[in-house]
Parts: sequence; structure tokens; C-alpha cells
Amino acid sequence: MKQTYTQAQIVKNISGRYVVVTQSGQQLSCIARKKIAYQGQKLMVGDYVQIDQQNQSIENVLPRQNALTRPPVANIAQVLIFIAPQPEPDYFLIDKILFIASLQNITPILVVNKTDLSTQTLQHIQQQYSAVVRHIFAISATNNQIPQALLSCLKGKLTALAGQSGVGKSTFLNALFGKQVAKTQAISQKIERGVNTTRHAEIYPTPYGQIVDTAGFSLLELKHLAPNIFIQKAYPEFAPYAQQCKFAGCNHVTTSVQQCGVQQALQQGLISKERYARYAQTLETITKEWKNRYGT
Ligand SMILES: Nc1nc2c(ncn2[C@@H]2O[C@H](COP(=O)(O)OP(=O)(O)O)[C@@H](O)[C@H]2O)c(=O)[nH]1
Ligand SMILES: [Mg+2]
Ligand SMILES: [Zn+2]
Repeated sequence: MKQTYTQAQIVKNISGRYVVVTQSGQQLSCIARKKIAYQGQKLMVGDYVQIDQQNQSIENVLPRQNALTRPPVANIAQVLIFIAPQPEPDYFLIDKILFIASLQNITPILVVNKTDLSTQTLQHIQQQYSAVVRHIFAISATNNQIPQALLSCLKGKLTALAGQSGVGKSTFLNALFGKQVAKTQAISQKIERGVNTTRHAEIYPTPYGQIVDTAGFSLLELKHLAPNIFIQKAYPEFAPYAQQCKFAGCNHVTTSVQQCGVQQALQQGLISKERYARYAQTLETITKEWKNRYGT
């Protein structure tokens, strides 16, 4: 007799057992009897799988849209990048997450939290990113001030939370539930203990959509990245001006202004000075690493 399998999604992994949710919303704890891998990688939270319901076993994994590795999560549709007046924003990190998201086909949304403390961060974010990211929201998670438009963005999608420790990701998650599901921690305590409270990925079925608190998005490294990929893809708002550059391999830094459309746009105030400065600095680092490695 031919087996019929049920499709489900892995939402949690507890020491070898996988909690899955079927399309009809039923939650089951399964094991993977055989070794199942997707392109050489182990099963992850977020994976769509076929299960044998009677056996409570995972039999197959379906193709992934994308995957983040630390912590492992698959099939993320969008990422909320959290920023706050405190801790002081790490703009290199924001740029990096945006770049990784675009490489992985994940839609980025900027969320400026703790606007009850100050609105200056929101202004800085708008100045630098309104040409880069379509959605920028201001919230105050502790005061339950979360715009309806942001809540609507979450519907029917798997959304990852990313950003520095202490920006309020867990507080936001708790606010969505209206009760505490995730541990929050004052910034001073975090520094003392030097730990991140979120180590394992878990998908939370909030009333507004599925959320995974990744934290570790911030740990992703862009090691061994080819400088030309960085030049072409990391700062997408440069692209229209790069078309005006006099030669194809222009890196927009070491060329003369007369030959470079991006530097001209910078002088005319068409692109953010801060974004450009970080671009130039990161490109220098990446180029050095690439030369050390490959000698070209
Ligand atoms: N003033 C203020 N503090 C907040 C807000 N959201 C979170 N916090 C505080 O920021 C600290 C870190 O929050 P947490 O959710 O643990 O941050 P996470 O590390 O990103 O998960 C906690 O002390 C929260 O109470 C907010 O909207 N306003
Ligand atoms: Mg947290
Ligand atoms: Zn150029």
C-alpha cells in the first residue's frame, strides 16, 4: 500500500524532536527516522516537510526559499530590522542586514522602537534609508504603540526579527501576544552577563502572523565576499547613478569624481553621505581580505 504523507512546517526543534504544524493547524511532535537533508544541510525550523502522521515521523523535506544559518531558519519572507535610541544604533550592522536580506530575497522593514525616549533616531533612519527601504515604522513596544500598517505587514508570512541585543525584539513579540512569551532583559543586565537570550530559533504563531526571533541575524558574517558583488548589490540606491560612471568596473571610491556618477550624485546630495562613507569603508575591508586570500 502506498503511503500518503501530510505537509507540515517545522516550528521548533527540541533536542532531536521536531514540533511541526500541519496545514490544518494541528501541532505534532515528530522525529526524523532517516537522515534527511536539504542540499547537505540538516533540517531547520521553517522547513516544509512531509510527515507520516501515523508514525509521527518526518519523511521528506521540500525545497527551501532561503536559509539563515545562525540560528538556522528557512523560508523567511521578511525581516523586521529593529533600531532604537538605546543601545546606540550600529549603522554598519543595519547596512549588512539589508544586504544579506537582499541576497536572500527577504523583504526588509525598518522598525524604530523606543520612540517614547526620543524621535531623533527615527529622523536619522529616515534620512539615510527612505531611498533604500520601502517601509519604515516608528513604534514603542513597551507602550503597545504599534501601527496597524505594521501589523498588517505580518499577515500570512514568516517574519524574522533582527537587530542588536537590547533594541526590544522580545518586548515586541510579547506585545503581539499581549502576554510574556519571550524573555526580555534590561540592557545593563545583558552587558553584565554578556549573553544573548535567544539562541535557538522558534517560530511563534502570533495573532498577526508567524514570527521568528533570530537575534543571530546580527552574527552573520560576509566573509570572502567578492568585492564586485558588494559594489553591485550592497547599496542598491547607487545603481541609477552607477550607470553614469565612465567605465564598467568603477568602484565609486578610487576613481575621479569626473568619471564617477555615484560620486557626482554624492556631491549633489542625491545619496546619503553616511551610507556612502560606510560603503567606502566596508569596500576597503572587503578588498583587502580578498587580496590577502586570492592575491588579485
Ligand atoms: N523605553 C522603552 N524601553 C523599551 C521599549 N521596548 C523595549 N524596551 C526595553 O529595552 C530592554 C531590552 O528589551 P528586549 O525586548 O529584551 O530586547 P531584545 O534584546 O532586542 O530582545 C528592556 O529593558 C525593555 O523593557 C520601548 O518601546 N521603550
Ligand atoms: Mg530578546
Ligand atoms: Zn563610479
